[in-house]
Amino acid sequence: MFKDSFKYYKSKNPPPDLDKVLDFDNIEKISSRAIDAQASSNSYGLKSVQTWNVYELVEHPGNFLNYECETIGQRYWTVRCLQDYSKKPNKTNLDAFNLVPDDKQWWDVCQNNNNKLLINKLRWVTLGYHHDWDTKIYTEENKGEFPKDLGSLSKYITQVLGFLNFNAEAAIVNYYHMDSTLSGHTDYSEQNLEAPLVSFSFGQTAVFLLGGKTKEEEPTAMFLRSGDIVVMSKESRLCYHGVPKILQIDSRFWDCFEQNDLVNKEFKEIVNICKEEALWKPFGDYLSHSRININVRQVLRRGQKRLCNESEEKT
Ligand SMILES: O=C(O)CCC(=O)C(=O)O
Repeated sequence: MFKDSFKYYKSKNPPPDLDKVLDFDNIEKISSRAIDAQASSNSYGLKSVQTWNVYELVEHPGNFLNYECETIGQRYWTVRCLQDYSKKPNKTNLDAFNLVPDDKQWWDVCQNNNNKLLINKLRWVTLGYHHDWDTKIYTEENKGEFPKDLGSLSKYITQVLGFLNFNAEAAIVNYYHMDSTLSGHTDYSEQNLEAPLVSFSFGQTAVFLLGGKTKEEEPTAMFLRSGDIVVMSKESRLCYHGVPKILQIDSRFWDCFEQNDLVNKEFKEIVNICKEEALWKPFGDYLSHSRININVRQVLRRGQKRLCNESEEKT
């Protein structure tokens, strides 16, 4: 079932009919949940909590937050993902190839040479406990520092939704281009499978499939747009999901400045890039043909200080 839907939405010829894709802009189909929180304002470009639109799907409990990242926030996280998170010691798919000289940074090299080929080659970055794509096992030895700002953002969102003890300890940043897909999978490597998974979308729109615990269940297809946030918790934490299609959008959500500001003393330079159109331009150009997804997880169980390796576990 999951595979059939995936194939259907991935198809270029004939293109899929998108009428059945759940659209959080059309809330007649689903009900929204009021947020009962006196959360303080935060500095990472989110709308104020009182105006959040939070949806839950009956068949896939979890939370879907519609456009909660303001323009300035979308810009901030895009700059962080492209310019900063792509740097060493974070791990990227480019590490296996000798495409970027050791003393240079991927984003700078792309900008200096207007290198379109290299810019599309970055597909993922891992932060904190690095996801091991082969073994799917996190270890203490394969771990970097988790970015403080992304940790605070994720903690803030989960707290508002009632998950009081969430700690951001690992993240995968996925970089999609117009022909990219991410096949159906579940995320089960974390020792803590009760903690939610927080996923942020920026740039072009994705058709996202959320299915059940087996591939036999039919998934729900939904649009994820720039600024949307998905919190996979409870039943949906271990459900199959994937991205069969990226859609080219007409409006650039990250260009519609509302009255919003972002005060972040620690990352003043990033905020400055977001506000200065000339500095922001290369990042906006990237988003016009790409989608960025940040996928944040907690790895450790509550009270657990570190991961044990197998020999430690036996003693
Ligand atoms: O791109 C997305 O929205 C989902 C990414 C994802 O499922 C993952 O990184 O495990």
